[in-house]
Amino acid sequence: MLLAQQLHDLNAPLVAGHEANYHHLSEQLDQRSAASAAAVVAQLRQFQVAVPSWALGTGGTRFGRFPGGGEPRSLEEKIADVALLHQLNGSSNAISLHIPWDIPTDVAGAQQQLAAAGLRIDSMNSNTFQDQPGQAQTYKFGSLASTDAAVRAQAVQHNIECLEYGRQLGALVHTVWLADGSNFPGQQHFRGAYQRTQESLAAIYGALPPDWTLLVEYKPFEPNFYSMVIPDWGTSYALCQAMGPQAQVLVDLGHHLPNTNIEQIVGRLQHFGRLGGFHFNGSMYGDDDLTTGSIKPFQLFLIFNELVDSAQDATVHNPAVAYMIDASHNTKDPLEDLLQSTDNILTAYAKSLLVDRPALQAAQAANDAALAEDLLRDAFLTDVRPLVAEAYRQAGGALRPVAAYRQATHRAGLIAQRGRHALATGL
Ligand code: PSV
Ligand code: MN
Ligand code: MN
Repeated sequence: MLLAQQLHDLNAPLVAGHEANYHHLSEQLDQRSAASAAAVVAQLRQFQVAVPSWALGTGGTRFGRFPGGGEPRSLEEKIADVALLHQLNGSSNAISLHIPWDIPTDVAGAQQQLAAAGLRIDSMNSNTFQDQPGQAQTYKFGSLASTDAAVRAQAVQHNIECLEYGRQLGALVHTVWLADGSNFPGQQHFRGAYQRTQESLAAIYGALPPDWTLLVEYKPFEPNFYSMVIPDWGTSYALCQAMGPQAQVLVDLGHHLPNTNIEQIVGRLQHFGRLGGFHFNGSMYGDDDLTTGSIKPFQLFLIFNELVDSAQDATVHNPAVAYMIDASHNTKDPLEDLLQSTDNILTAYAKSLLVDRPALQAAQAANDAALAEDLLRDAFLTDVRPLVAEAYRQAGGALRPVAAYRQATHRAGLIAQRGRHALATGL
């Protein structure tokens, strides 16, 4: 953590410039009808996006791993890293855990550390895509969809254990992402694999506490490249329908084939009231797990445009969406990457709040494509950085989180404390 005085000193040289920019933008926005600067900042301050424990270290490729030093080696150190992020941006108030990488050894200590930093546990995540030392059955040919009943039972039991760890730490969400599938034509019986997955999920759902949500994440490729058992939102949706109202679909931005219209999927799932989770990342090709918004900021804006449209529509009854960043790679300092992702997410959200929605709806009703597109562009092309900075400032954070993190030489401190070769447990 940084000292409050340190943060104050880091902000001090930027305050006058920020206030001038904020004032200028406020005046501009007051001349439009959509939303005032203060109203957007208030919405930004509400928005929280969880950090997964596995994004705090380098990784992201199945080839080399090139750690930059000072990675968190324990759950305690992972919580400390997220506490720093939240201190800098006021928008990272939750951490997602992966079992067995994050099995809590000191539950009371973890609870205390979380409370002191204003953090909570977001989602528990099971791992049935790797074999662990000493495990009785192998997941080489799948887990919840396996043809072997003993493998399925082991995978179901593992998920139930995740619920128990999560219960101890106050989590209310469990996420299932399956690597199950096949690499070769004919290898797997499609209907049989689906049926077995549905039965396994029903067993996990049966153990779900009544106030929890079970999220089902889909992915069309990798590690299986001919077929994945849960490749698309339709399959996730059908599995959730079969389980019951506590099951929801999770959309991961990187889990789509190139050019998929993800914003339409978001709108469709919200219409069904089944969008429960969202994993942010950036991608050029597939599950690249790059910084969110680094490659396709307009797509990110269009997705937020759907989310805001649904949130402002009283006829939509979608539960609160669990937002998480799911990105991790070798090139950047992971904490800088997470700060940048959060910044890009808040930027896209702020822009979507500026859309003149009544005018857009009127243009849509009149089939005026040019005007509708212009209304979106007006919002997208507005420089909202002063609004995002103001949200950070009101939360007691840094006007420019990445710059503050660098100037505080925080990574050097972590390397001194944890070691140059400290490696986070994870992918
Ligand atoms: C694998 O593709 C993956 O990246 C999924 O997106 C999960 O959410 C994540 O790993 C953690 O299990
Ligand atoms: Mn994901
Ligand atoms: Mn992924």
